[in-house]
Amino acid sequence: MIELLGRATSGNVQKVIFLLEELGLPYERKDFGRQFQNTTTPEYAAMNPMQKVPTLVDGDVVVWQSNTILRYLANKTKSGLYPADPAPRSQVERWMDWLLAELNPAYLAGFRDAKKAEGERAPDTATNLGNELKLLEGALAKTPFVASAQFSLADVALGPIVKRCIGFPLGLPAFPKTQAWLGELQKRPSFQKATATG
Ligand SMILES: N[C@@H](CCC(=O)N[C@@H](CS)C(=O)NCC(=O)O)C(=O)O
Repeated sequence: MIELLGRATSGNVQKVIFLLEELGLPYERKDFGRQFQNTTTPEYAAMNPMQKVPTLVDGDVVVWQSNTILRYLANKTKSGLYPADPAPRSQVERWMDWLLAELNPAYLAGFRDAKKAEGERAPDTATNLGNELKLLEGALAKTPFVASAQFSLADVALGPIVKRCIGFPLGLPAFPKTQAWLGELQKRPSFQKATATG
């Protein structure tokens, strides 16, 4: 059976739970990371040299990097969530790449600053995060899901992280299209399960 190693409070683990649940694949999740203090062992480092979560173990196959895990699972199951045709596939991939390269640094700064008092926050945290989320809002003004009219791997990758971003008490502008999209995701039991820990 597939094993997912990673605490359920990690946004990157939540993406993978979201997909495993969507695909209906049997899996067992084991708590690794942060308070569990078990990613620094030689055994874990041999599987995932970053010593971070998530790691997916599928028999002899070990996969790390959350977006790579998503693509692995979608390819393995030939899921339509990751279109085979190059043009629609590129639309999905660009948002997955945008998440890692563009949104993630702003998200991590927001995550840190959301726990601080207002006067202790970096002045550009909310601006940077707001600017990134504006791009997503623009896309969602054109199509109901991130990459197209169809729910895809891009929604799976972005959903848990964007849900957190929107909830940060940083005085971000309103993003009505993004809120509506999150409302649609929230109807899915898979998303509810993935993000149950917040
Ligand atoms: N780019 C990596 C990032 C992995 C990452 O930073 N994971 C965080 C949790 S979201 C982590 O392992 N933090 C330390 C820990 O939980 O022990 C991925 O997408 O998998």
